Amino acid sequence: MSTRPTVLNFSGNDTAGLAGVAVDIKVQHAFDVHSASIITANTAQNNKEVISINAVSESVFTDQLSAIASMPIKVIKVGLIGTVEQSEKIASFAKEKQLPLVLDPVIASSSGTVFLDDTFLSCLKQKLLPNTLLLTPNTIEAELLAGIKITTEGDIVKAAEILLSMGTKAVLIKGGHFSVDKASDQEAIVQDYFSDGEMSFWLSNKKINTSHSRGTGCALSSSIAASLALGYSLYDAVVIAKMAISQGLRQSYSAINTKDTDKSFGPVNITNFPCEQIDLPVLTHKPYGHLSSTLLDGAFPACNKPLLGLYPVVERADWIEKLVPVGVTTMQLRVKDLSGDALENEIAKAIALGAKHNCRLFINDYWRLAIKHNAYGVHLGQEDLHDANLDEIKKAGLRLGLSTHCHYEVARAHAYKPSYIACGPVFHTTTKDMPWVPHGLAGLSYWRDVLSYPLVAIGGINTERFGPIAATGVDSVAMITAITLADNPCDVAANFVQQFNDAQH
Ligand code: TZP
Ligand code: MG
Repeated sequence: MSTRPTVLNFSGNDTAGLAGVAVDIKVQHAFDVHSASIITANTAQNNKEVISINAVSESVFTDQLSAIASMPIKVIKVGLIGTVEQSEKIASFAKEKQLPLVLDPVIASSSGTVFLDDTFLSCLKQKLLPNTLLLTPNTIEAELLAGIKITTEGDIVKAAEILLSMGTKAVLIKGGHFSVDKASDQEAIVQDYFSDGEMSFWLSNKKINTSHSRGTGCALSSSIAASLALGYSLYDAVVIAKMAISQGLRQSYSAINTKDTDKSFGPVNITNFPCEQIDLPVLTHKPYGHLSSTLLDGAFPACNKPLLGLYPVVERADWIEKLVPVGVTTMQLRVKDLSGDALENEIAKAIALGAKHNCRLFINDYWRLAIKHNAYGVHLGQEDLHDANLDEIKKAGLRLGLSTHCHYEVARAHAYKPSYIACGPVFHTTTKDMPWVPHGLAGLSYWRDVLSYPLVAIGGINTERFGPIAATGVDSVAMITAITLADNPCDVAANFVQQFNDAQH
C-alpha cells in the first residue's frame, strides 16, 4: 500500500472548471499528492466573464474546517478567499497547526477582474501575510499589495522587499504579465522573481504562446504546495512548479467547442510530475537578459567522444599514469591541501600528463590555473559559481562541468549550458558533507530522463553499486574513495571500465 501526503486547499469553485479547486485537485493528483479542499466561494463564471462570486456562509466554512481537523495535512494552499472572516480563520488555523502556507492572492485576474476590496486587502496584509511561507502574486497583485507601480525589473525587486517586510517568509512575483524580449534572438522569455530576504533569484522560461492559459496562478501555487508536501525544499518547489506550468501550457487545450475561437480560453493541463528539460527554467541571480552575451549565446564546448565513462576524482597528478593504462579516459584533479607554487606545479603536471595520455582532465575549483595551463576542462561546485569568471573559462575554450544536487541547482547549472552536469549524491557518501537526501537509483534515472546534457553520476558509488548505476544510461560514473582507497585501485578501475562498456551494449 502506498501513502500520499495531503495538501489542504482553500479555494473557490469555478463553474467552468478552468481555475480554482478543480485545477488544484488535478495538479496535486498529477503530483501523486492527496487533496483535501475547503470551498470558500461558489463562483458563477465561464470562459468569458465572472457573473458572481458567492462566498459560502460562515457556518458552512466552519463546518468544513472542523471536518478536516483530524486529517494529516502537510501543506496549506490558499486561493480565492470569500470573506474577511474566512481569511482570519485561515490565518489562525495555519498558525495553530504550524503548517506551511502557500498563498496565491487571488486579487486580480489576468482578465482584469478585481476580486477583493480594500478592507479585504488590509486583512490579507495584517492577518494572512505574517502566517504565509510563500506569497505568489502576479505583478498586478504585487502592485496592489505593495502599493507601488511595477514597470521595471528593479520595481519587482522593490515590491518583493515590501511584501517580505509585511511578514511573508518568501515571495514569488510572477512575470507572466511582464515578459521581456531576449535581445539576441528576439525570443520572448517570461521571468519570475523569488526572494526570501536571504536568497533571491530569477526563473526564466521561453514564453509559450497560447490563449489557453486559464488557471496558471492556481496551478503554480498548487504545484508548489504539492512539491513541499512531497518533501522538496522551497527553492526546489518553485523550480518544479515552473516546470509544471511550462508543461501545462504546452499541453493546454480549448475547453469550449465553438467557432468563436478568439474567446476559447482553455486551461493549463498538467498531467504528471515535471520530467522534461524543455520545461526546465534557467535560474540566475541577475535577470537572465543581464548575463553576458558570451554566456547567453551558445553552450560550453562539448566533450569529445567516447562517452566520459569511468571518471576517477583524484588529489594528485601521479594517479593519471596509474589509471590510463586500464582504460580510464576522463579524470578530475581535486586538490584540497596545496597552495602557491606547490598547487600550480601539481596542476601543471596533471594537465601535461592528461594531454600526453589523451585523458580528458578536468581541474576542480582552480579555473584560473586551468586556463593558464590549458586544461581540457574545469569542474565547479555551485558554491564556486559566485566567484568564478565563467566568461573567461568559455572564451578560453575550456569545457565546463557543474555539480548539482537538486532541482534548484540543476536550473542554475542550466543557465550556463555546461559541457556536462554532475548529479549526486547518488548514495550516502562520507567523502563530503552533504545535506541532501541521496537520489538513489530512481532519482538518478529521473535526472537521466530529464536532462539531455551529458550526465555524470557521483557520490557513494562502490563496486556493488556500479553496475545498476551504469545501467541507468548515465554518460559517466565519477568516484573518489572507491578507487583512491582501494587495495588495488588499478584492478578496481579496470573492472569498472569493463562494466561501463558492457552497459553500453
Ligand atoms: N560531489 C558529490 S558526491 C561527492 C562529490 C565531490 C563525493 C564523492 O565521493 P565518493 O567517495 O565517491 O562517495
Ligand atoms: Mg569546488
